[in-house]
Amino acid sequence: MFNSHNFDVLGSTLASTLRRWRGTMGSRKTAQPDKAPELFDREGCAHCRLVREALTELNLDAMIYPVPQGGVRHRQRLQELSGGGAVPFLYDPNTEEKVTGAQDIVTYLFRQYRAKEPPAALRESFINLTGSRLATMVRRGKGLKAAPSNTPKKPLALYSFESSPYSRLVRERLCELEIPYLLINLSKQQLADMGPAVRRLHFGEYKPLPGSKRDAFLKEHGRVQAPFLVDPNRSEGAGLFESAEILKYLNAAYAA
Ligand SMILES: N[C@@H](CCC(=O)N[C@@H](CS)C(=O)NCC(=O)O)C(=O)O
Repeated sequence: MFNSHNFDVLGSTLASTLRRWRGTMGSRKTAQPDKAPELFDREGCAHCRLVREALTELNLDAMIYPVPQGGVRHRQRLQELSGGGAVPFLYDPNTEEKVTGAQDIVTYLFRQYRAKEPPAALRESFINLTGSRLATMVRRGKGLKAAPSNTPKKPLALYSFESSPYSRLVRERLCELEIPYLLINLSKQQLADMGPAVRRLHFGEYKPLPGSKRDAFLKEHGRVQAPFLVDPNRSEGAGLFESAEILKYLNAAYAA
């Protein structure tokens, strides 16, 4: 049955296509630093998208503090750290570096964690920003504006990768509800990782790269599928698969 959720997934797939599926494949080499870099982010912001694409391509996890338009929850901390209110803004507790603006953040992340320059497709060029703005347009303003919400006691964790059409729907809602979360990138690293969870473009048993985050995820959950949400504030404990279920849960638990 084609319902509004399927329609949303279709729009989200188009958004990823407009960004030519950047934020899908991730490095096999980047080592996750001791502390997760902190990103003050707005899901629907064209500039922030480039930073999240870089995080996936570096296969780096980051603590996300959503700053939607009209949002207040993380504004004070953003102001204290950056001296302003603009997103994207990155604070890296490993180096104490503070960086404002997509171009500088992406360059910092690539130099710091891969010792190289970022690819041209992640620069804040006219063409890249146009694609990213069109992606925001097809999402019809989702993940841009704050919605009334309750504050979680502890931050959540989301397993995702930037171009994942299903995961984007969850990130949009987390942003609107100003819910802080650890973004764990399950970047694709080989051909066998490609395709939807139930219809991988690969024959035979699925084997992620040994020692990778995907490998650990498969061992823990018996499958690799994004999005996967973990809420330590939830009494039931276990994490949630399925974007529609996760959205239902977030609305029931945090929308005010
Ligand atoms: N019905 C699921 C579909 C999830 C899904 O297929 N996710 C894709 C990413 S968009 C996936 O996990 N692909 C397998 C992979 O990345 O290994 C949902 O709504 O969450």
